[in-house]
Amino acid sequence: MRHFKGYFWGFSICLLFVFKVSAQDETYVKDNYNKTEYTIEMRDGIKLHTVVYSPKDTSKKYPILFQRTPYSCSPYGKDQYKTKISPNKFLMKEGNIIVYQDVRGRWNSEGVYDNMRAYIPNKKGKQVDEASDTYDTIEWLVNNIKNNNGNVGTWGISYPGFYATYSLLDAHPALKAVSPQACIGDFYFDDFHHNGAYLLSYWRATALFGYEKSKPVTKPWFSFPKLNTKDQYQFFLDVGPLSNLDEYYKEDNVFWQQLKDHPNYDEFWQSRGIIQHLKNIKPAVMTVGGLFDAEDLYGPFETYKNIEANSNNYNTVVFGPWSHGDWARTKKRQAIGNVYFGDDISLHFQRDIETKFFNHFLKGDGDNNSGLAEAYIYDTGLNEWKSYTKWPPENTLKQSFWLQNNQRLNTRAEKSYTFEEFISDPKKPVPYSEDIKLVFTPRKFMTDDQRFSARRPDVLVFETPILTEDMTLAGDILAKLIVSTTGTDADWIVKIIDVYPSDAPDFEETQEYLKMGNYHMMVRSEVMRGRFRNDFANPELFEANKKTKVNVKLQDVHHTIKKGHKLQVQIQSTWFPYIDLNPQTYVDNIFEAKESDFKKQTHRVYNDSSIEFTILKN
Ligand code: PG9
Repeated sequence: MRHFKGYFWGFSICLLFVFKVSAQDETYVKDNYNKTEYTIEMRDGIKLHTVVYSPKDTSKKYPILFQRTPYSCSPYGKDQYKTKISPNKFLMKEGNIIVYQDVRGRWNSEGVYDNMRAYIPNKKGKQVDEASDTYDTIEWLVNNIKNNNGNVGTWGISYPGFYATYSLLDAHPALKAVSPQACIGDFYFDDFHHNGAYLLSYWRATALFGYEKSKPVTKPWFSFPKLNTKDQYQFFLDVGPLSNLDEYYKEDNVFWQQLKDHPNYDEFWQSRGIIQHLKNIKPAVMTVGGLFDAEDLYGPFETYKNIEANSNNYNTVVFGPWSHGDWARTKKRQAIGNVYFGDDISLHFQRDIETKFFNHFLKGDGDNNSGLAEAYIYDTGLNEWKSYTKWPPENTLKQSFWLQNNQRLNTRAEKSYTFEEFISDPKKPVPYSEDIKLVFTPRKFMTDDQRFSARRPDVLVFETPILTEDMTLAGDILAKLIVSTTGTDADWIVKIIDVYPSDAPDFEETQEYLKMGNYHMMVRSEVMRGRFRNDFANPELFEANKKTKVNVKLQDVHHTIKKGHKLQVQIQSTWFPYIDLNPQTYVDNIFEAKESDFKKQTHRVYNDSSIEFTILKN
């Protein structure tokens, strides 16, 4: 347990740094808010721990800003105050009633936790889900909390973002504004899996949600595995088959068992995905995401797009040059790993976008004229914000680039090129990062220099000539691969890279040790576990040596490859330990693969493979 405490408080401190507070803010909450703790009874009798911070100034009425979380409402105890509350310090200092709630089955709330609890349409009687818990809580708050103005907003980042999205379903009439941020949409495409591949880099995070508790608690009841190394690549390579990890998670880690029992996109995962329910949404929504968010990209993009397609409500989206949760931080210089994007980007978002959104719908006239763009998206190549009337923008076209011999990317297919081939060896997988460190969840690699992998014989590299004019990628990317393997299963990883010119300027963050000239910046990357190429629910073998079509959908980007730069594509079949190893000989469940199943195979990528980009028209 000793080891665990370090990890848990480390994780909590990370969350605190999300809201780094200056000294004078240290007591701002305690000086200006009263804190009261309640246990609110749900329709099935279960009581949820709910903390209310109300402004001490009772001369006016305030909206309620409400967050539901699996990560605890701590600190617990009436005299223990958070040092920062609300989505940002502007909304904190303006005065709002701020409410936090431990979701059912977590921390100081009663009940049984269910990871990404499935939504139940048309609930009857005492049937409950996160939508009914949210509805029952809002009903109680607006009728029992003094000085509220009858308007409620919800917000949350990541898992709390999922609960914010959930509040839109069977929404309470007092709910007027919702901001799901880096919101999990589906654990089969966010966080723990990407397109069927299991994210081994998330393995330690399984402990967060794996252990059940028998009663409300205010101290952690779960533990993280202690690894005696910082070298995650070597640790997992030495571990070998995933079944060898069972020794760290005994039978009582429910989530680890669920991951192992459900390798395919079966009813277990499908029922828990929230995107499918985003229809006829009424409250105003502002979905927020980070263009380099390694944890939840699918969720925010799909949340905005599906509400846009199936509802007539006020629906907006903001994507900035952020990794997971950066927009809630107060760092002046916004950089991710080695790449700097600009100053005061999060401050601008918090002050001029997020605060404006909530005030318009909770304190203002609440019409659709908020003055905010429908799509406010940062161009991570030009380092500028752009406003669009929707996302992806109207004025785009699809432009394909074919993979050609001599490592060329070409806007037309040439018959001269037949295929490139490489040996994919599970014993020597391609690292996803050069860093030797133990990550809780991956982050920095999303903008890392990709020259280290380009030099491996098992990574195919294709690039354009130096661009003679800017090319703005604005939307999704679809890799249409024609491949073959000597084996019967394979993963396909596609990476989109912006190759800087030799005179690219250095950044103060890294100029001591890194020259940005010729930097190969990762812009987007994605994996497709080949067995799921036709259907995530029904895996299929590859027929050895047979040309096979594998499409890899990469999440949206908004990035100008500037004149003087080059566009590069890398293709590989291992990405370790970001994802687990594919045995490359078909087994029903890779979580049960044996050492002998893992075999090196020869893979080919054929010349009629292409990458289709969404390009902004000039
Ligand atoms: N989506 C993030 C996460 C979920 C589960 C485990 C680890 C991370 C998040 O909620 O931050």
